[in-house]
Amino acid sequence: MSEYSEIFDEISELLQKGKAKDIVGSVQKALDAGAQPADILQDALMSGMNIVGGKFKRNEVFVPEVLIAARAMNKATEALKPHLAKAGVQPVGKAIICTVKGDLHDIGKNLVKMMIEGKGIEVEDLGVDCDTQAVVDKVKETDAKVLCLSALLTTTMTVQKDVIDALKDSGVRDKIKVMVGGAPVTQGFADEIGADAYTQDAASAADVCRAFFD
Ligand code: B1M
Repeated sequence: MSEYSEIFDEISELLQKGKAKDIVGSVQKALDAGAQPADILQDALMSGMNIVGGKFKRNEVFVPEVLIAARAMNKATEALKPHLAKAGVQPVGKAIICTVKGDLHDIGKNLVKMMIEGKGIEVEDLGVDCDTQAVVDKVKETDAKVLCLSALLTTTMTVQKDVIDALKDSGVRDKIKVMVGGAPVTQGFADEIGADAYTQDAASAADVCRAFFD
């Protein structure tokens, strides 16, 4: 058992109850006590969100409860952001990130963005439910080297393929590396749709993204 398990449990409970204001104070309390930001993220926030996800699946909680938990998660990760990112790093280049069309989940995307920024890469965030043509247009008009596509639903992961196909049709596929991720996405799926990389979590997404700039 970790020496921080009590405060981590407190954070997890606050997340599950969607207490956005209180959670920021508890995250700060954990940091002040010496807990590592990555452990707060993994063992308090993500584990709390997984409990919410399980209850959602079993119909024990519904969309409004999940939404307020998600809001608390976003507040807490914002508070953690300066501690996760390396300070004072000059940007080595630019990446684009979005959640694909039809998909409103943004917590994982925001984490991936935060971790990539922590590697000194400027990230342009196109948001959620992102129109496929708008992504292609953005690739055309910027000098971004990497495009990160997040999808959380089995019904929207296929939109990652639509984006890759649209990049090919527009003649800009070779201009950019495409990374895909999100809970239902696998390495096999990424290979099948012709993505350049797949990673399971935000930390490894940042490592792989950084390697594209070497
Ligand atoms: Co949604 N939802 N949801 N939901 N939701 C899931 C995904 C689901 C698994 C829940 C369940 O049934 N257990 C299920 C999907 C089933 C499926 O398709 N197989 C589901 C469903 C069904 C739905 C709706 C259809 C429900 C409904 O309306 N009936 C609906 C769809 C809306 C839409 O998008 N069109 C819906 C809505 C919502 C809310 C709006 C209420 C809310 C989202 C709020 C928000 O994001 N602002 C929500 C939430 C919060 C969830 C759960 C509970 C949590 C997702 C999350 O944020 N996890 C989720 C269940 C679960 O995952 N346990 C669920 C924490 C986050 C840190 O993890 O996003 O996986 P994740 O990101 C990880 C990795 O995947 C990876 O790194 C991250 C961190 O390491 N990663 C990448 C993500 N993107 C990456 C990109 C990369 C690399 C790695 O490279 C580019």
